[in-house]
Amino acid sequence: MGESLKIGITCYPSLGGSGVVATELGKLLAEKGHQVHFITHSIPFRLGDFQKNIFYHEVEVNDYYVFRYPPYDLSLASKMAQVAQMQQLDILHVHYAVPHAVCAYLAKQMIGDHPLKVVTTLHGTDITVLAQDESLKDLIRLAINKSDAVTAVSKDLIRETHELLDITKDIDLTYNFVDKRVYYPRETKTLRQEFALPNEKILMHISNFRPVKRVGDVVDIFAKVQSKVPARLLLVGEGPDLPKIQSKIREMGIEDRVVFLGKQNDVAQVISMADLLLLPSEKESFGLVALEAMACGVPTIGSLAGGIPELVTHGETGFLAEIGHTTEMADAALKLLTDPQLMERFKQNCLDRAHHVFCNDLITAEYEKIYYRVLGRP
Ligand code: GMT
Repeated sequence: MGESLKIGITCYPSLGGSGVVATELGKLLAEKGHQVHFITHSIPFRLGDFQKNIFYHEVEVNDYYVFRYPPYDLSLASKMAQVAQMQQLDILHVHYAVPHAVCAYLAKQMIGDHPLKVVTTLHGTDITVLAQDESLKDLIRLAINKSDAVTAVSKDLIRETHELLDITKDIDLTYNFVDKRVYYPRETKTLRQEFALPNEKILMHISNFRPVKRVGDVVDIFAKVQSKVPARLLLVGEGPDLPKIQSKIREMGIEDRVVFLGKQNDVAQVISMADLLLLPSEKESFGLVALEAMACGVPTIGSLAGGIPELVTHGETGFLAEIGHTTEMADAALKLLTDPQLMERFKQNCLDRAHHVFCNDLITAEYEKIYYRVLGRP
């Protein structure tokens, strides 16, 4: 390993995949001897127990009566500058262009001569949604162009960023990863009995129930599957589409087949219960949950959206179909569920691919390489 660095990390501490990736990366960097400073509005939910080399700096927002909206972004930029100077940070690694990379740029201006380098990781929504908004496009372009390095979580997201923002800057590919000490097939015999009979298959969907996840398609796929094979659907997570999905399930008369588990922290344990994961998203820059499933030996049935095909190898670790093609997805699910040998082969492929291609050691080393490169310390 090269010399140890002082790294600031800013992410959305309570939001899905990007927060998980940022937090897990920070923990792994700290384990490798780097000093990691989280600069966020609350403690990242995956931070866990006290760990040497990890520090947390809370961003407090000034709520003066003259402000109609409390200026979180300005408080964050000030805090970044303060921590960078006080701790002599080498790197500020921000997850999401808006507002985090913009704040990092501002912080860099504030601290003048201090040689801070900014690395920005794009996770998807900042590009696939925000960059479509003309009023934000120039701001996102500025944030990207002013970063010392930019990474994105799939080739598809890199392509889309270049296309939508018309920028020429090189973007490094840094896939999502899983910690193989946490994500492996867990023993679930007893737990499974709580949700399904021994002859029943378990299909699972985990998300934040945003429209982009197409949870309605999950229900349609499941309905077709369970008409041929005894099965249960376990839905994990909460979000805006949840009430609509509950009604749909009631209207289809399959409520006795579906269990809502709400938000769950121990994803590896929960996911290990499943025979298949369903991920039929409209957009998905990578699909961390499919990787978490893969690492637990669970194949994915999903859509050919965004970066999903870079993660799930069609015909080896799952099956993919065009967005909205639920019949094709249900047929693919049935093919796997009714062929134990094929399922076993897919499970093995999943474990191999997750633990060799997307493992924590590899991806952490890629991020470190980028840090040393921007610091001119190869
Ligand atoms: O999927 C979400 O709605 C959450 C979102 C986020 O911002 O945390 O996830 C995005 O980043 C993850 C980590 O890089 C990716 O694995 C997800 O695919 C990506 N979500 C979308 O592109 C919709």
